[in-house]
Amino acid sequence: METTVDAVVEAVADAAPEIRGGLIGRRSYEDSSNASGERQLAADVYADQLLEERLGSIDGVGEYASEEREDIVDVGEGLSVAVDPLDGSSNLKSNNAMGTILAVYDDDLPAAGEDIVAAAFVLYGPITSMTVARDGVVTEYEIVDGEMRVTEDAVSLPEDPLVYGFGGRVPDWPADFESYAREIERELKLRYGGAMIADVNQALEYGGVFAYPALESAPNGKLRLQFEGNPIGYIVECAGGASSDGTQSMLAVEPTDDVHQRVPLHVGNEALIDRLEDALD
Ligand code: FDP
Repeated sequence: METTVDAVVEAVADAAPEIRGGLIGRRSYEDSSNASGERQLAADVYADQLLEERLGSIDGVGEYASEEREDIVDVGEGLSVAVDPLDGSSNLKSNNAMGTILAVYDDDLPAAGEDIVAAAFVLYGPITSMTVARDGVVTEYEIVDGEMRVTEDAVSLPEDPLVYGFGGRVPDWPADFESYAREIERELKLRYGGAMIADVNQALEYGGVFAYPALESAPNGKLRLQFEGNPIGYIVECAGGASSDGTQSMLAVEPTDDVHQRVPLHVGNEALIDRLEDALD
């Protein structure tokens, strides 16, 4: 299993410069929509095809699922990989940060966060970095020509939180979340850029809280459990923080049979997530 996980993580690192390079000239929308009904950019489709090809051909990988395709692809026997090939791709138009998210599950999809054996994200910022969580440890790398160079070998959330970022329109927030947000905005600085990966990385780096909460118009929020909620919950918990769907850890959320299931997501320093759960009671 360890060898397969190594191969999957390395394949994503190796693909990252190509995904980044492939953004050029792929900023326009295709005629297609993804499984969640969102319009797809040419870059979303390109990154998904590249990752399916690379991850699907690794020995020991049994299933490939992506936010950009309707169905789970059966690619052999073994671990399941779930990816969000380009998280925050609506930032491509305005040339802001985006990411790639990876979850490796030791179970068939849709799986629970508790079945994750490794999770990672690539952040296409001024530098291409990759943050990998395995065996309770989070390591940050810079990706140079597809090679992973360690930049921090035990990432952990700073004890004193500094930043927050909350998704969704304020009038669409339920009243209990809004009261929580009003308290937090008096204590922390706003850092929100519209790509979950980049916004979560602010909380990992500076301490704080990121949420894409349940909305009045979308009680399950916007983000997807298999591709976003579970891996991000796993990474933040491995970094000493906490995750919640509003009442329990992301990793305890029971998956439905819909691989594109949505879930409210809240991650950050434990004390801030405890307060959130109290506020949403
Ligand atoms: P995007 O639609 O641009 O891919 O789940 C995807 C995501 O971005 C997250 O990265 C981001 O946090 C959220 O959606 C932003 O959504 P809205 O701006 O539509 O609220």
